[in-house]
Amino acid sequence: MKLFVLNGPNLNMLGVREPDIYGAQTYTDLENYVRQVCQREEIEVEIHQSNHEGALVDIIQSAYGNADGIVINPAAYTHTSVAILDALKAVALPAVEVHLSDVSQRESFRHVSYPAMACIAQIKGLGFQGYEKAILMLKERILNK
Ligand code: CA2
Repeated sequence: MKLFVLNGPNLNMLGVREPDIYGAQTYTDLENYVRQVCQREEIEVEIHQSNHEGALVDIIQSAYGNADGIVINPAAYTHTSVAILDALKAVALPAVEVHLSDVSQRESFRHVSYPAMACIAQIKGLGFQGYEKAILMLKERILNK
């Protein structure tokens, strides 16, 4: 089983600013966390981060035929990107949207998610553990399909 884990704009800045919202750990810590969960679960993983909407669309497209599922934190593109929604629909792979913070408790513009419309679940407010929950959810879905 292989998963793609995708992270959107500014997540590479984790730990640098706004630790009150996103925690003090860095993006490298997040990558290590995801790799350790996937190793434990015997899942192959490719982790990507981009600050560019089109690049994220390209990565989602490249999952087609190369991965069994997608974990995606589209970051700010969550609230704007029909292109990412369409890419997820196009590849039709099971996908779970993750947010470190609880977007439902923040500004109203963060309550909207376009990509979530093509996801089997949205996990929010659990920090790094949200990625683990998403990985386990996808594993369960892929093994039982
Ligand atoms: O809570 C999340 O995971 C978000 O996807 C994070 C996005 C935000 O736009 C979404 O509404 C919720 C922002 C990621 C930016 O990360 C930063 C890291 C360090 C300093 C500043 C921003």
